Amino acid sequence: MFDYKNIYAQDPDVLAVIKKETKRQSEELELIASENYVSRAVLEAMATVLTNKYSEGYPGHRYYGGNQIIDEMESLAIERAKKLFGAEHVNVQPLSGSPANAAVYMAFIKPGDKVLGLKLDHGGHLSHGHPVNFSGMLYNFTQYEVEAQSGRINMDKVRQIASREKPKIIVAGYSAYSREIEWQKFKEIADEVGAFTFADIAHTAGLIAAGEMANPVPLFDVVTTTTHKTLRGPRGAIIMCRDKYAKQVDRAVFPGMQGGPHEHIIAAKAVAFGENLQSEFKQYAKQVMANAKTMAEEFIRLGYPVISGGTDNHLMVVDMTAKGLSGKEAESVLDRCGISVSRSTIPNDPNPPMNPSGVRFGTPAVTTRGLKTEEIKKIVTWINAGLEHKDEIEVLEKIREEVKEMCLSFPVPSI
Ligand code: DSN
Repeated sequence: MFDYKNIYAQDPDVLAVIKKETKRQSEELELIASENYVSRAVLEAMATVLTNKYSEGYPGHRYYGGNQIIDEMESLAIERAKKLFGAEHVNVQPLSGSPANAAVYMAFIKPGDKVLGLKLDHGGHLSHGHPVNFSGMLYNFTQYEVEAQSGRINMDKVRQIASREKPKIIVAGYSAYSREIEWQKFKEIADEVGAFTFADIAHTAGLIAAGEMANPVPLFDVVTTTTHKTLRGPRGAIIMCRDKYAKQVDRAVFPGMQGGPHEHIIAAKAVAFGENLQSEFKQYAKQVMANAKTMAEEFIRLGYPVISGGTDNHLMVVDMTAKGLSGKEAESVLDRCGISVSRSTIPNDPNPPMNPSGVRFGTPAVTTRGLKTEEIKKIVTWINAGLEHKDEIEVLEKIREEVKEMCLSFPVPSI
């Protein structure tokens, strides 16, 4: 199926680019916290004839004929996601994280209504109220922050802001926050002010599904997650909610936000959820977190400030200015070493998002390759050496060769 002989015969230009990216992924280290490598089975599910079908609507209620088999597929994905997270209702159609979040706002509130979310440069997501995003444009967001000293969310401050602002939704769950989230306290505060609780667990969903981090699904009104980060599925998202909100959530996704769902991707989501339910996945999630702890400890040992002083999950944000570098410079030096990372703002960053002070590191992808403590320590040594010798081409080239050697010893399972 994946000998690519048809693309080769028909469109060698496209195949050439696919092959170059395949080689890059196989020979370089991926430390971008939101990325991962899907299994061969997930890849195969995406490359199926399910892409040919229009299926607007939901199982049993479609606006096109010929959907009996598609219904079976979508129902399978829904049932597996329910089991994985203990959810009452799941919508598996969202195309990605931002559209899923847009559907949640549409389902629960009206434009102009008040919402409370974490600020982007403190670890929140664009769709949690940033002014350049639809969320900040359409809704009246107030933003909470992490504390300057601890780098952690202070729930007393969240309570104060919520009591003052009386938002209709409180958003928790983040893109660059390395600590456990106090879901129960968020729920208490929301109950006090009469707000809906909305968790965006895109980053930590795999760790939650594996039982390694606390699960907001039984507690919160509505929860979204992408399926391609720690869940290790195809690019896409799902929304989980209480049964009593099922209709309004489903209506917001279709016809509110989207047209025809991508059923080949929904098939791949079902395959990934099947994998997430296996005991091997629990071991994987444990190792992701152990690797992240090791990585944070190594950075700290080498004098790199890690925001909040460590990590409880799969990621960490490191302040590069302590080493005289910006996040963008560090990202580009590490690119030359064959190590992909993403620049990141730090709390109260004096620098702009295009050239912020930090770098976010994550361990989901390297853990999928099978890397453990010893290799993680080696990687941090390479990162430090690359950054300390950023202008010495031969040093960066040597690191790149060593990175490649490690990568070839730990192949990406699906390549
Ligand atoms: N872009 C994702 C991330 O890198 O965290 C969030 O949408």
